[in-house]
Formats: sequence, C-alpha cells, structure tokens
Amino acid sequence: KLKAQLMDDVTVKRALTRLSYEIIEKSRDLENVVLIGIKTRGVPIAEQIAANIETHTGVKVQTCTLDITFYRDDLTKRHDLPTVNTQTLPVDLNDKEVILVDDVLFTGRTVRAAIDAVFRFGRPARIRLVVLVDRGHRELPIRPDFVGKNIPTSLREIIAVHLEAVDGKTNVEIYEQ
Ligand code: 3GP
Ligand code: 5GP
Ligand code: MG
Repeated sequence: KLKAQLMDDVTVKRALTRLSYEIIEKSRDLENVVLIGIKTRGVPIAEQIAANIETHTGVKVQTCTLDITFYRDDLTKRHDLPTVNTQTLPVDLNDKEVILVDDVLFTGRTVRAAIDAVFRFGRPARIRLVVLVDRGHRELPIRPDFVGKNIPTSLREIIAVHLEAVDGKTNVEIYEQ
C-alpha cells in the first residue's frame, strides 16, 4: 500500500548531481576511480553519476556492473547470504578507488557480498559505497560514504525506487506491506 512519494524526478536528479560533486571532491584521482553498479537499479545510477562527472570534469570514469542475487522467503527475512552471479569484472581493480553503487542500502548483506566479489578481481586501493537511499536496519558493520537521502523505515515498510532507464519514470516511494 502506497504511503507517500518521498522524491520526484527533480529531487532524484538533484541528489545524483550532489553525489557526483561529492565523489569528485573526495576522490584522490578520478582517472583511478571505478564505479561498480550493483544489479538492476545500481547500474543506471552509476551511469548517471559517471555522466555527471564527465560533464563537470571531462573525465570519463570507468564503470562496470555486479549481479548479486539475494535468496529469501520474503523481502525482510534473510536465511542465506547473497550470491554473486557475476563471474568476471571487465576491469583490473588493483590499486583502484572502487566505488560500489546501489539504489537502497538495508541490512548491508548485498554490499558485503559485493566487497567479497571485488577482492576476487583484485586488490583495490580502497572501496567506498554510494547509495541513493539508506533505509537503516543494518545487520553488518557497513556504512555508506555518500548518501542521496536517509529514509528511516520500519521493517514493514518498503522503499520503491523507480528510475527512467528501468521503469520509464523516476521517483522514490514508500509502501507499507
Ligand atoms: P533492484 O534490483 O533494482 O535493486 O530485489 C529485487 C528488486 O526488489 C530490487 O530492485 C528492489 O528495488 C526491490 N525491493 C524492494 N524491497 C526490497 C527488499 O527489501 N530487498 C530487496 N533485495 N529488494 C527489494
Ligand atoms: P541489503 O543487502 O542491504 O539488505 O539490501 C540491499 C539490496 O536490496 C539493494 O540492492 C536494494 O535494492 C535491495 N533492497 C533492500 N531493501 C529495499 C527496499 O526497501 N527497497 C528497494 N527498492 N530495494 C531494497
Ligand atoms: Mg538494488
């Protein structure tokens, strides 16, 4: 059941612009940065951030994707660890400034699996995390370095992220199960 729209296309776009500037400001060398979009909606977010960075600096930041599946009975009960489906990453991550990109951060288990996958493809100089929405309820010692919007949620609530490239519209809504 829809409770509210929390962001519209303009505020999502603004958040991604701000996140892009923060990444520009906080990176040692943009030429050495690799953005890794996590499965469906982390991917267009990573691409938009890369496009923004190119517009503002002229630097084409490398981007790639990770496909991580979470097995579960329902969206809030976790029985297994997330599984990484990506067999290879097309870039050498050794000594790179890796930035993981996802739409929503919840328990942190997906990000843990992503970090695990990254280390199978190299030894990065550091790994950071950018998310459009942090909905809280972490079950692991993981925190985002860049956050579009903090949205405190109850466990019964679900955040719906819609992005033009995937959904044909852009907004963030909160639903009650
Ligand atoms: P995404 O692949 O773009 O992240 O997990 C499949 C989709 O279901 C996700 O899309 C996500 O948007 C949506 N979703 C909504 N609530 C949840 C949740 O609690 N956990 C997960 N993994 N996905 C959720
Ligand atoms: P975590 O592994 O941190 O529990 O969950 C993160 C992953 O699950 C992200 O890829 C995210 O898309 C998805 N996810 C978890 N909770 C939500 C939610 O409320 N809304 C959406 N859209 N995705 C969620
Ligand atoms: Mg996601």
